[in-house]
Amino acid sequence: MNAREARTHWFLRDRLGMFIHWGLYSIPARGEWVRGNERMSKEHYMTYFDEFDASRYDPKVWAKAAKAAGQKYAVLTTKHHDGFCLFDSKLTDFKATNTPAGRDLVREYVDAFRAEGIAVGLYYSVIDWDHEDYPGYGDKAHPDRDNEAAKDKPIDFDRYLTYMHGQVKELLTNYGQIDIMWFDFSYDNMTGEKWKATELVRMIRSIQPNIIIDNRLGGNIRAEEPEEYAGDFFSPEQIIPPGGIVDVNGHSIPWEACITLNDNWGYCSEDKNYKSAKQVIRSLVECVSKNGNLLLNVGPDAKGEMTCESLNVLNELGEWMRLNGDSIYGCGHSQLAKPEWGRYTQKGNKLYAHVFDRGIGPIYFQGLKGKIKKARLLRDGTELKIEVPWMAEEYSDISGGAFITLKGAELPDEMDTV
Ligand code: FHN
Repeated sequence: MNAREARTHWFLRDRLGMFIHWGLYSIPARGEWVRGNERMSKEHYMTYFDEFDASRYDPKVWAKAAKAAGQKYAVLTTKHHDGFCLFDSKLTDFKATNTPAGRDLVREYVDAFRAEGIAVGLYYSVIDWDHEDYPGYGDKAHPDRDNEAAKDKPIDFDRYLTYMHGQVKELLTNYGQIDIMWFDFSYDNMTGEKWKATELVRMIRSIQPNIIIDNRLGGNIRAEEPEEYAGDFFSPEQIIPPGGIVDVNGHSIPWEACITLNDNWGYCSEDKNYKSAKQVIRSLVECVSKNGNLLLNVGPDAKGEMTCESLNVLNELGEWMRLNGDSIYGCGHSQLAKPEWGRYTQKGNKLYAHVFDRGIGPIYFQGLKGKIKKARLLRDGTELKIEVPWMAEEYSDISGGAFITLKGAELPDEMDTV
C-alpha cells in the first residue's frame, strides 16, 4: 500500500460527503460568483459584510442533517473567490469575526461535525478577488478583469502567495485534525508552481500528515509519477466520469464527483431546481460502481440555514442509506459487466445489484450461474430464490452466456439491492 492509498483508505470507504458553500454571497442570493459575474465594487460588496450576522447559523444542526443523510465527511468553504474568510484569520480584516456575526464560523463547524463523528474538510480558494496582490486585469476569474485601470495597477504576487500560504497554515494549525484540504481552482497559467504548490503541500503535510488533498492545485494526478502537489484524489465537477478515473496505466485512482443539489453552489433563492432523492441516490450508486465518491453540495441561506428543499432530499437519502448503506460504504467497482437494468457495486465477495430500470418479466444476472450462494433484499433481508429460467439454455448462446433470475419478493421498479 503506497502513501496515497494509506491516506485515502477511509475516503474510499466512506464514499459520501457534504459540500457546503456559505459566505457573504448568500445575502444577494444569486450564487457564489455574484461579485464576479455582476462586477460588483468592493464598496457594494462591503454592504453585505456590514450586515452578515449568521443569526441562525447552528453547525450542530448541519452536522446532524449530514449524519442522518449518511454523509461521512464534510467540506466547508473557509474562503471562496470573494476572499471573505469564515475563520478568524490574523492576516486579514475581511473575516466573519469582524462582521455582526462576530464568530469564528469554521471553529464551530469543525467542532460540530467532529462531535457527530464526521470527517472534516476545508475548502480554500486560491483565487482571491479581494486581495490587492491577486492579478485582476485580464484574469478570467476576476471581477475587474475588464477594468482598464486595473491593467496598470502594480501587484506583488509573491506577497499574495505569502498571504495564501499563511492562511492555509492558520487553517491547518488552529482547528485540530483536518481530514481534507479542498483547493479551488487552477486555470490557464495560474497553476502548479505559480502557487508555489510544492512548498505549500510540503507545509500542509508537515502539519497534518494524514490529510488528503484534491487535485486542483494543478499537475497531473494520473501520471506515472505525479507532481508532489498533484493531490490524492481527482475532483470532477457536476459530472460522473463515464469510466471512473484511472491513471495512465489504467489503474483506478481515488476520485470524487462534486455535485450541487440544485443548480448553484452558493445560495440562490430563485433556484428551485432541486434534484430528487432518486437522482441523488442513482448518482451515488453510479459513482461507487466506478470506484468514486459523491460530494453533495448544499448552499445555506444568508442567516445560516439549509433550505427545506435540501433537508427533504437529505432526509430521503438518509432513509435509503439506512436500509442500503452496506451497498455503498466500503464498496467499489465490480468486474462484472454493467447490467442493462442498473449497476453493480461490490465489497469482497458480496455483490450488490442496484435495479434502476426494469422491463417486463424478471431481471437477469448474466455470468452468475452457479456462482451465487444466496440472495437477499437489502432493505428487509427477504430471501430471493435463485432460478435458472427455462429459456436460459435456449437463449444462452445469444444472450452472452448463461444467466439466472431471482424470484421471491417483488423487486420494486427502482433502486433496490440484493
Ligand atoms: O468557481 C468555483 C465554484 O464557485 C464552486 O466553488 C466549484 C465547486 O467545485 N468550484 C469552482 C468551479 O469549478
